[in-house]
Amino acid sequence: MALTRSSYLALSLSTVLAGNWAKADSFIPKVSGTPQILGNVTDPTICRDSCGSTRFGSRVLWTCRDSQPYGSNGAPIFPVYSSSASWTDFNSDGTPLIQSGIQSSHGEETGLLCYGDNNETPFFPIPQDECSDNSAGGCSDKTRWALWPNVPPLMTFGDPSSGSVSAWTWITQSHITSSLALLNPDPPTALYQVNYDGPTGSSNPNQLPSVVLVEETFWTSDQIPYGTYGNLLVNGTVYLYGQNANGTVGLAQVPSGQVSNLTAYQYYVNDAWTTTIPGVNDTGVNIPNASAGGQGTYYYSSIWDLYVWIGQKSNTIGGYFYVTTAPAPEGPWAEPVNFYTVETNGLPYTFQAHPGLISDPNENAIYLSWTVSTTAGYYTPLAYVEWE
Ligand SMILES: *[C@@H]1O[C@H](CO)[C@@H](O)[C@H](O)[C@H]1NC(C)=O
Ligand SMILES: *[C@@H]1O[C@H](CO)[C@@H](O)[C@H](O)[C@H]1NC(C)=O
Ligand SMILES: *[C@@H]1O[C@H](CO)[C@@H](O)[C@H](O)[C@H]1NC(C)=O
Ligand SMILES: *[C@@H]1O[C@H](CO)[C@@H](O)[C@H](O)[C@H]1NC(C)=O
Ligand SMILES: *[C@@H]1O[C@H](CO)[C@@H](O)[C@H](O)[C@H]1NC(C)=O
Ligand SMILES: CC(=O)N[C@H]1CO[C@H](CO)[C@@H](O)[C@@H]1O
Repeated sequence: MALTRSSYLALSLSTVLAGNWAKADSFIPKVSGTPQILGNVTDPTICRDSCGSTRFGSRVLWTCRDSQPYGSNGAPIFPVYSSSASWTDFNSDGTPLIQSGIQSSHGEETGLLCYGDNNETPFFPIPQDECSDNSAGGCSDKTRWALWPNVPPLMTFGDPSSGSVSAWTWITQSHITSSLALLNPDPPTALYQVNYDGPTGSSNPNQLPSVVLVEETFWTSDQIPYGTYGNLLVNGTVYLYGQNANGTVGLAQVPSGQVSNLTAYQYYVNDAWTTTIPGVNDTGVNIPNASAGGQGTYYYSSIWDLYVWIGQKSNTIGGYFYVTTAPAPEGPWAEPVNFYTVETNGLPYTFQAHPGLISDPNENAIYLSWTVSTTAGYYTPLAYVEWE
């Protein structure tokens, strides 16, 4: 049915009048003032690609993709390990602890100081049959199993008194050639569990959570890689977004206590929840406008009472941050819009939002980061954006 412009306007108006104004599917967040660049998210000893963050009690855990030590001349050296993690701290007022004069072999920096004992081994262990003898998953035939965490761990259990935490990460088992081409465009997905006893369980603040591989093939290559494109937890339900090679974004849900139980999952297909998992290329799986196609972050905003995606547009390389919102994880999502553009002298990607860096539930703002790849290595600027 074709809608005339006036009937379309009448429909939009009735949608707006029917509910909370912020719940209209046309809600477009607008930036207030000029975003501030606060510095870099930086580990003085590790050069790291593509970091995301999760709040773990009184600290934030950052997980990153390929990581390398800095050599004495400030340039990254071997070994490459396919993932790393680290902690960052808060000020006593709940804002992230931005420090100046952070000393590293590549100079002095201002930003958020990352620390933690990685020991040059992958934070997410490489499955044994995926060239795990090499810390980067590199094989003798020059191919590579690139076990890159694209989404930070999703916490489903946290005990405020002990700081003990349990969280989950889904990682596609990307098998790539030396020119970074995927041998299987829709790789299977592994499920990892991240466990932490809390700072009280360990006298060493540098100790990182432990990680176990729960299931090497949790999703097969014939299924959407749910959880590798974004996820969130609201009211005891985990929502997992997955994107296939063709750009389709699908959605699954599971009770937060049943994450490792495959039979407890439901999938959003043809506008309804079903227990039958769809095929990776099935029609009726895509959630329209649930993102602008590139990498980003999903979260629930209590201040807007809306679900939010912030990230990059597909097939773009500029510093254009997009946002879209929806009243429910399955939509309807508004058309994504560009709300902030960052200038860089390198290639920016892995656009991330960091809801875990906000301590005050009434703070109408978000922290953002992105990765810049330069000939001297990677760095991760951090920005603070206030909304109108
Ligand atoms: C962030 O890192 C880049 C690359 O190392 C550097 O040029 C820049 O000065 C750093 N920014 C701050 C605020 O330290
Ligand atoms: C969570 O559950 C409470 C109690 O049922 C409800 O009032 C609230 O709207 C729910 N929140 C969301 C985001 O669904
Ligand atoms: C799904 O589509 C992709 C192209 O986007 C194709 O390469 C792949 O073989 C298809 N997978 C299946 C199981 O049909
Ligand atoms: C797994 O989920 C199914 C479906 O919800 C449920 O019947 C079963 O009890 C769950 N298994 C466990 C071990 O909780
Ligand atoms: C890929 O997506 C396009 C629309 O964006 C669709 O026409 C095509 O059938 C899809 N291909 C597969 C293999 O699903
Ligand atoms: C930016 C974007 O992806 N817009 C899409 C929103 O959804 C409508 C309906 O599916 C598409 O036509 C737009 O291209």
